[in-house]
Amino acid sequence: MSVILATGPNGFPKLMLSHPAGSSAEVYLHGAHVTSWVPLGMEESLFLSSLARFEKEQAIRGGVPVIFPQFADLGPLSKHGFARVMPWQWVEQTQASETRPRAVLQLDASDETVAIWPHAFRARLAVELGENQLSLALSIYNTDAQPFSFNAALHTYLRVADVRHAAVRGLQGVYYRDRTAEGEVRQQSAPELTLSGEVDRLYLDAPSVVEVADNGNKRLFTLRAERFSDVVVWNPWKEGAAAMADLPEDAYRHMLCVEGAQVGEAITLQPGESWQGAQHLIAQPAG
Ligand code: TA6
Repeated sequence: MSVILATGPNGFPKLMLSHPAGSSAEVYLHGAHVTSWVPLGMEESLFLSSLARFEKEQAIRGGVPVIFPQFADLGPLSKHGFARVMPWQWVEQTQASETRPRAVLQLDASDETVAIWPHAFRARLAVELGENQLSLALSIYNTDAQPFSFNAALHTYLRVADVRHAAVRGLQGVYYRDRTAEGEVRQQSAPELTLSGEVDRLYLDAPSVVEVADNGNKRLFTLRAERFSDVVVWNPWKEGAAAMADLPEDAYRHMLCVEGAQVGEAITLQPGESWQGAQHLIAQPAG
């Protein structure tokens, strides 16, 4: 079987996806949180903190937290909304093709979510594994009798050999809100973004394809988004990491968050409507 239910720390259930060619991925039902992706012939490609907490109501530090229905602190809910700290259900296991394992996780509105956010909804995350590709598709359905609005992101912590030698490409000329400068809007002039300190940027109306060169590991990640209009790039650097109890101080060097996001403009769904945003991660060796 290409998708197996197993348990991780604290008995947290997780799904282990394995592709016949040798790639693999793991996703926890807690938060529908992908924590591991090993493309064919490569090392682990997602960063997961060695101090990550596997506890109820806590977000796992690393992997791909599902951000819904609020991004960051841009609203009345707790940071990044509640989807990443809720128990999701495994509802479907299918082969996307002859070889590609695929699992679908689902979160429905409950008394607990309605107490936080007063809307009936269904969220689904489809996780599909290829030889060198991991595709995540987040679907939101309005099952309410009233419209609602939301933001969403797939907050991807890529694992890099050394963030100081990594580069993000594809964002030249794009305007971004600099969240390290009270959201001031700036335009990126450089063809590639290299990091030498804290970066927390929300690129608005960004191109759908962005590349991350993990030069220390001689590999290139391509992120292709569908219907996510924005791109977030984040690394807390040394001081920011020191303030996080679940991140070892020097671990910031091995992570680079780059993600498809829908933040600049909220999505509004009428009763019965749905939205789907997808992010495809592709890993390739680079000379
Ligand atoms: O832009 C990404 C961001 O909102 C950062 O500001 C940073 O705080 C990060 O997400 C992680 O948030 P978390 O709540 O997981 O610590």
